Amino acid sequence: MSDKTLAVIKPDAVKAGFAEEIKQLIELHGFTIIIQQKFQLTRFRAEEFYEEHVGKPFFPNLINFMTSGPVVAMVLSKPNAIADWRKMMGPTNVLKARQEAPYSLRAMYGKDGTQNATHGSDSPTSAMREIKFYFPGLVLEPLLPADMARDYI
Ligand code: DGI
Repeated sequence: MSDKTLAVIKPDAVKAGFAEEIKQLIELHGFTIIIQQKFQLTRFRAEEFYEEHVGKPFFPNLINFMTSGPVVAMVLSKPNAIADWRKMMGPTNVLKARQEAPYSLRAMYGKDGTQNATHGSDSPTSAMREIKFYFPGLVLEPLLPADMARDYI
C-alpha cells in the first residue's frame, strides 16, 4: 500500500479555485490520480476522519474549517507515494512551510496553521483507513491472483 496514498484538497484551496492547478502539479510530479471525487463533509464525518485529534485545542477550528466547503479527495499512486506526497505538501504549519519549503503546496496555497490547503496520509496504516473512509467501494488489489482469475473468466 505504500505506493498509494489518500490526498485531499481542503476547503480553502477548493474555494480559492486552486484545485485544478494542484492536480496538474500532482501529475507533473509523477503521481497517477486513480480516483477523485468532490465531497461536502458533515461534522460527523469530519470528526470521524480526525478522531485522533479529539480534545486538542485546535480540534473545533479544524472541524469548522473542514466542513466549511467542499473538499476534493483523491487516491494517488506512484512508488513511495505516501512519503513523496507528504514531501510535496510540506510542513503542516503554513508559516513553517514558507520558511522551510517555499515551493511546497502548503507554502504556496495554504493560509495558516489550520487552513493548510492539502492533506496526506502519514503511514501505510492511515492510507488504508483514509482511502476506505472516502472510497469504501474501491478495490485496490486484484480479488484473485491473475493465474487463478483466468479460470473464472
Ligand atoms: O497530517 P497533517 O495534516 O500534516 O497534521 P496532523 O494530522 O497533525 O493535523 C491535522 C490537521 O489539524 C492539520 O493539517 C492542521 C490541524 N492542526 C494540527 N496541529 C495544529 C493544527 N491546527 C492548529 N491551528 N494548530 C496546531 O497546532
